Amino acid sequence: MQSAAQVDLIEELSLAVGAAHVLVDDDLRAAYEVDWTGRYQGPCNAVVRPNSVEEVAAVIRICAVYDVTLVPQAGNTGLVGGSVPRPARSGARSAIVMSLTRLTRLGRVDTAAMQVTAEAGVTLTTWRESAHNAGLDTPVDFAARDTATIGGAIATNAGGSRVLRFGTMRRQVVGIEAVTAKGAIVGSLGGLPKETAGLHWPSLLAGSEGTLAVITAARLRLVPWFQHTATALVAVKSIESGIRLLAALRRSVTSLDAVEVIAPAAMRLVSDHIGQPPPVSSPEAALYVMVDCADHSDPSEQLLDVLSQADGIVDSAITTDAVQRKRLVAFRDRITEAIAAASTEVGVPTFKLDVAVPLDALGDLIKVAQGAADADGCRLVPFGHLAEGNLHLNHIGASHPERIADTVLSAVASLGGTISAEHGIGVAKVPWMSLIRNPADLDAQAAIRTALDPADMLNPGVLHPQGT
Ligand code: 2HG
Ligand code: ZN
Repeated sequence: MQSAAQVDLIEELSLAVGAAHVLVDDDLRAAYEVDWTGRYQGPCNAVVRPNSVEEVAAVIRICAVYDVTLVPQAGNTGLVGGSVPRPARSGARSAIVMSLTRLTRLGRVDTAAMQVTAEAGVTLTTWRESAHNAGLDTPVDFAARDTATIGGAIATNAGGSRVLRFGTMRRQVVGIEAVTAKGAIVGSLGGLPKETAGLHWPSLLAGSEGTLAVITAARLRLVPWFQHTATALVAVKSIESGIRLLAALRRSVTSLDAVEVIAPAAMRLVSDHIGQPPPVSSPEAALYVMVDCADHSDPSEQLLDVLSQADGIVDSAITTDAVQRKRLVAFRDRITEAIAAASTEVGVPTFKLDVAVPLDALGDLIKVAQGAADADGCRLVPFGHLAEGNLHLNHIGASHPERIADTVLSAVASLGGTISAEHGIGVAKVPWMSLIRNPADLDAQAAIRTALDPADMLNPGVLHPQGT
């Protein structure tokens, strides 16, 4: 479309952020219009790349005048279609993608407060490096760390492997700066540990997936940097033994940092992908559990104590050596990459479900998920975060994803779980929100959204059905 309004819109956006940062050519927009998995995509008029909170506010005001919608995006590592435009629909407003990747400023680490201020486009790896340079560490970590950003991690309330010790991203945000649909800059980056002065913007915006405001910067909590890590990979003969191991670790190991789970199907896939045999294996293995313990001194004794007394372990490996740890951790960190390679091979984007159930329901969930995958004829690759009962159910070559989702998500809800543990709702899970939230709850959430964004400009279709 090159209507007069479109020409004026592009001109105003160019005046706001500089013409070089308004991408209109098809080939320049392409990478911003499709998600990482290739499952979600849609067109935009332009990609706008502001360089400051003031420029973000200016872009939002322009979008409001021209009645175009705005999709905030940074690392574009999301897995639920929330950071790319919606598919074209007749009569739908056109979209602008606002890329926050130029907002990469990082403040000085305050070692006494254990805090740092980071702009939305700072990656998790850069955040971590800045913490390490000050002798501290970051409380959140996950495999997409090199590309995923602070803004996206807050917007989706991301989790990762250290949730067991430090909580999800929401808990790390001690101050926030964001721009509402009216172009108002709200929040504060003061990071005061105690303040009771009305609504708490970090709580409101963490998990809001770009629908209430565009996050531009945050004041983030840091944690001690434990330089000694012991990692164990343990094959257990039943889910129940895995859960008993988790309980024993929680009870006795004060340095417990992560307890992850890898199903045999995921272990086979990643091992083929990286071209290395599994470091532990047994025909009896029902699950693999990966445990990290991190402390100021070698924590392996505590870990070994628990492992030696646990029942149901059929094989295990433990190391504190950095090189060997890296090799072990690759069997967990590179599963997503192995899945992506397998989906390229079958030529269909993987269908991903990120769910969590109470631990005693994990066995039932795995049975239901396997049944649904078998009925579809696809390959199920489960792995995730054992401590939170959080499984990533990846379906390679799925023919009827909606049917799988209906079966699995209904089971998850009736087992007392959630349809999204850490990836968010995006557009992927919207049809199933009513499984876990009653109509009054959904109405109240929609009312908050309407109050802040009456024109439904910010990320429409995400979290709630489009046009409501
Ligand atoms: C992880 O835990 C991420 O590695 C990605 O949440 C999960 O690829 C996935 O399904
Ligand atoms: Zn995960």
